[in-house]
Amino acid sequence: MQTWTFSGNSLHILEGDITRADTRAIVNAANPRLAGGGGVDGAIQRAAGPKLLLTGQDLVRVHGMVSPGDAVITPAFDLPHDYVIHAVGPIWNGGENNEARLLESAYTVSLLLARAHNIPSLAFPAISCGAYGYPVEQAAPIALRTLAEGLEEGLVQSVQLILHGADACHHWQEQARKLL
Ligand code: AR6
Repeated sequence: MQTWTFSGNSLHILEGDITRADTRAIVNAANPRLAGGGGVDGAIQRAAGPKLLLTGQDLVRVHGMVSPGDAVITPAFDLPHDYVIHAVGPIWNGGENNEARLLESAYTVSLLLARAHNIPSLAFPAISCGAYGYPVEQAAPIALRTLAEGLEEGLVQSVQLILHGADACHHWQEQARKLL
């Protein structure tokens, strides 16, 4: 694990499974229908139990789909966290279709939701970097800068960026060393 500090608030970059993060809440890389899926969403749905999916479906029925760049919050049910924040990242479509702004927004809205719910510590996956196809070398600088800004502003006290696999983790740590 590597740690960076911004105005006394910390960013930890580590390898692991986000369902095991020792944070108050975790962020899911969700889809607009909150319909569940593979990747990190599948892992979170399995660990949280069936009530998470039902709650997401109820939210979408009442409030409509979650737009790319937006996020919503639910309880975490069987997970050891208080909340799951479901952030919808953009689907990569060449890079000229607002992807960067939408990715930044997915991180920012998640941080703002955490702040609004007095959540001090939050774990993020690499939103959009799996099934949604966002090239990691372009996603990482956006995610890192946005998280650093949120920590600088004191939206939360601690963020864990949890990467799946050693190679991914090394890549993000390397980018952070260059950028932060
Ligand atoms: N912990 C941390 N990171 C993980 C885990 C885990 N347990 N499992 C996978 N990752 P993805 P997206 C990493 O595809 O690209 C779903 O079906 C993974 O290696 O989960 O935003 C949703 O329902 C990758 O780096 O999310 C949506 O339909 C990162 O998490 C769609 O996929 C994100 O990959 C969202 O696609």
